[in-house]
Amino acid sequence: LMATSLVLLLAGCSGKTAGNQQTSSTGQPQKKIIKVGIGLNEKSPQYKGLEKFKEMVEKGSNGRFEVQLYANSQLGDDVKMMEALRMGTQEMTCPSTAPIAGLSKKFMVFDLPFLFPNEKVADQVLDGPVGQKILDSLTDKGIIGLAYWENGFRQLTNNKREVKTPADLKGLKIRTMENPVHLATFRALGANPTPMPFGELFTAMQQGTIDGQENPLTTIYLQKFYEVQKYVSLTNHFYSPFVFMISKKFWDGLSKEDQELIKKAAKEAGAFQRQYNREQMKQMADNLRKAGMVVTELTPEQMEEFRKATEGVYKQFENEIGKDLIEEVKAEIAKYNK
Ligand code: TK8
Repeated sequence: LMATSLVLLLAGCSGKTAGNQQTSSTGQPQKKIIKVGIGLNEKSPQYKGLEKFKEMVEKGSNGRFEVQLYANSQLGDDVKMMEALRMGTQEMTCPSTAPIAGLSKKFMVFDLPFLFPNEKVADQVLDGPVGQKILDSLTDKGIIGLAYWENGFRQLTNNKREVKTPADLKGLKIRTMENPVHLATFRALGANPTPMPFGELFTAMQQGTIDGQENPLTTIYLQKFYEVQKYVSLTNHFYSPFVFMISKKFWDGLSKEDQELIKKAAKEAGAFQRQYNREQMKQMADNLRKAGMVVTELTPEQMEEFRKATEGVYKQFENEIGKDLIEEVKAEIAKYNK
């Protein structure tokens, strides 16, 4: 008897959790919940973009969808959240391309050092056919890549000394994202890179288990990294796109109209987010100086030293990324870089 009721109980439970859309006791269809998780905090331009997305989807669906936003790695780090999307236990997230490399190596092309000359060219390449092709490589991993947003050009911070050349980086323990291209780049620069999820980064800097890290200025300021880091060098060594993505399990259960609504909102909120990010970025070097950091601009010669030191990384990843894909992206960049 006990066994039977347990079976019934379990059957009852799974029946409830299997479908995202449920019917309430009044017969009205209940809202479909979209949980979106990110690592950054609520002040980040990324979160502002998500608020825009939430508004567009909730209004556009007349309230049939409820978009719930979770900042500060509340739902886990980027790798864990992507896993949850694949399982269908979380609907959306928006990681940098770097941690996506574990699912699709094609994304590593965007992690190559000193690839994009500026944001405008990045937009054109990412929003063009090669960007789409790379997004599509996620589909058979159980994820739909909807749109590229912007994390931005990454800058180097540390707590030991001012960095003007790769020689200054020698032996510094630098946290990177979990990505082989990023690790290789920092090894080529003479640093001692350690991959780590974003959620553990602040404490690691505070406790001195690492000397430095690299992220766009908005993150360095808005996550208060200036409290635990003294020096920032404007190296622009990687441009990090964000990829706004949705669980394929969830996506496949939506009507064509709802898919269109979500896709459109993801792109439009992305356009807003890029714009807002760039606006914010303008004040950030000043903000960081006021917060007590030493902000170091590099001369063209010093920049060239960084570029030269990391040149070999392209060759090193030719096979893994695909020589053709690297050439294709480079050709696209050349086309728009006029
Ligand atoms: C937050 C990350 C972060 C990224 C990193 O989830 O890990 O350093 O730059 O913004 O996506």
